[in-house]
Amino acid sequence: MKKERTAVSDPLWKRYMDLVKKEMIPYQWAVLNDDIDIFIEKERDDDFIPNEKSHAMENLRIAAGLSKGEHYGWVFQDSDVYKWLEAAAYSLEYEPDEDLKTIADGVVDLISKAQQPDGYINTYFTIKAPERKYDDLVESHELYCAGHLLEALIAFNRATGSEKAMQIALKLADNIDANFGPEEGKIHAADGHEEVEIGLMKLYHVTGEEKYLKLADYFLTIRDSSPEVYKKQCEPDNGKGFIFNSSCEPQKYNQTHLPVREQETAEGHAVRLVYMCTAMADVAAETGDEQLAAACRKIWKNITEKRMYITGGIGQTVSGEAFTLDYDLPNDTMYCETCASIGLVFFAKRMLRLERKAEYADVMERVLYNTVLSGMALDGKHFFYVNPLEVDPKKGKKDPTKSHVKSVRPQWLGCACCPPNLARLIASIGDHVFTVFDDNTVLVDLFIRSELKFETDSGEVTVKLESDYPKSGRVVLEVRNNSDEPVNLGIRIPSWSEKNRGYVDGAETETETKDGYWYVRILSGTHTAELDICIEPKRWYANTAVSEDIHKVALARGPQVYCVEETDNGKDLHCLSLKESGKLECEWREDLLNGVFVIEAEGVRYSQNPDGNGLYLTEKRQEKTPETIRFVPYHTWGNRGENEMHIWLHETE
Ligand code: FUB
Ligand code: ZN
Repeated sequence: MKKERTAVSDPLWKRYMDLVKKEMIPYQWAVLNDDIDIFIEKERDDDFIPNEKSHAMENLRIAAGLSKGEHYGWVFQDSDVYKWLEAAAYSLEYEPDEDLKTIADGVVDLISKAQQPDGYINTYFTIKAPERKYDDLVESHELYCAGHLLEALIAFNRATGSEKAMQIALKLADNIDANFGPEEGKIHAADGHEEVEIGLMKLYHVTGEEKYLKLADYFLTIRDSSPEVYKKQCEPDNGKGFIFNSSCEPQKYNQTHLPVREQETAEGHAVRLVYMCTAMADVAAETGDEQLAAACRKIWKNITEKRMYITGGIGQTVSGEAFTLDYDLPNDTMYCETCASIGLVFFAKRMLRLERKAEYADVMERVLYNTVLSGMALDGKHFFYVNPLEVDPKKGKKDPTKSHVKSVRPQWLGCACCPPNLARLIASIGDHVFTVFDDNTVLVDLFIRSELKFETDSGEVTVKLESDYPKSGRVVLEVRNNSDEPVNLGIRIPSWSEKNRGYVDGAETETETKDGYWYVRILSGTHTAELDICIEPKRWYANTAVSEDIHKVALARGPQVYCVEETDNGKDLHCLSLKESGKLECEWREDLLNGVFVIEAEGVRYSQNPDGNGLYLTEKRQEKTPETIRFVPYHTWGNRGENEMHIWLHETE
């Protein structure tokens, strides 16, 4: 893999990166240290969800022997700190900051103190059950946390050159290697929650050490036989008792129902599934394992063609935070966990390394501009765990089956996996703009204003992307090729766009595509390629197999899906209907929601039957009055107080 660096200067994404740096990182740091008085909400009504405090930093201090007390929080509470550290690392890379570096160095020091002499680290087990290390893999999340720690330390080393961070990572990975593997005497099981495989692959990419690749591959390969070990570990007569309460049987929930190479559909817990696929695609790209690659393609197809929301959200049910079945896409009970969308972005990025197909980048873009950004408020201090497509705040409060569907983003969550996950993804968005291959092919996957630099054998190449997309669809790429080798620039043409125009060095050119990319060969010197993407608002319809969306329509402008909110349209959004061929007018509103295009659409409002008129009537007593319906980008919803929201509206002639 080539060493590449992308510096982002994009109007939209730089604003978010600044928000991460100025608001999210300091805010989350205060929360992780319990230094701020906030209300931590349970992500759904469940007694067992710990929501008194975070305690994540204190757990580390206790495990390091620097403080006294009990562990508090989830068994994976450590991962909140690790994801925060990873976000801080990317942010330091983006903009040096001595104060933040000092804090982050302190966290790395603390982690090194909490790490055991043999390399093991996990505060839950160190504090609560040291004799049960790696002895409850179905739910212990030890390797899940380890994976997040590896990712954080590698990012921190990349940003600051910290040797200490790399030493902790190597010691931890070697501890895992010493404990797990096919050899006799080692544990022949994977963690119930995938993630370590991703961390190990990152370690392999930076060190080139085959053993980490082999270990990642091993964890994937033994996934379906892991329940045999889980069962032994939780046998009541093993004399140790069982800490958690999960089933140890092979199950879809944790993707142990089939060998990973035979899995064809997206099953079980959505975050686990996409983290698993991320690692599968990464391993397949390195080893050329065709079975693994084929499974990735099948699962990808199943997700994106049958189980994904128009927003890029995944996970259709709260029960097990999981996938359900094809075309089952309820809009107001769905799950669409923020972490699952983030995982889908990771999966897409690894698929792009595996094969040069723009469909992966199309989905990555859909997810990023919609359900990822909707996961946080515009102030960077409130977060959704669950990202609905339709909300009536009354129902979320009164209907116990909808307790997970919030209409206002909480300040923090009992399970806080999503907020720091958002911070690390946004802070590293530059890593997702281009995909660079060893043969000097550069795929332009996202249209984010930025500058990419990489080395060829004979010199440096810089690709400067100029755009204010998606405000406009104009994308200019200036390539300075200071090497002797030609660069093959593949510019994604979004699948939803039509009537695009392309120019090379100022001259209009055909934009023929191969697998969704328009390729321009750039010889030595400085050359430009320009793409004008037609970015008019469009109507979208779901496949009629999606019972929830039949006779309904959604609007999008470019990659951004739109929604209607009560604030703009009054109550009872279900009474609104969009005119099939009515006008759609866009207006830029600098003053609204940090600057957005608003779409005004011709529609009608059905009158409400007055109270006392009966619930069911034998005649249709509904008046239709013309109404202009106002849409705003979905990711900005819920930033103006509690209100109703819909993406899909009925359509009328
Ligand atoms: O289990 C760790 C994380 O907590 C999962 O990825 C999320 O879905 C949440 O359950
Ligand atoms: Zn989450």
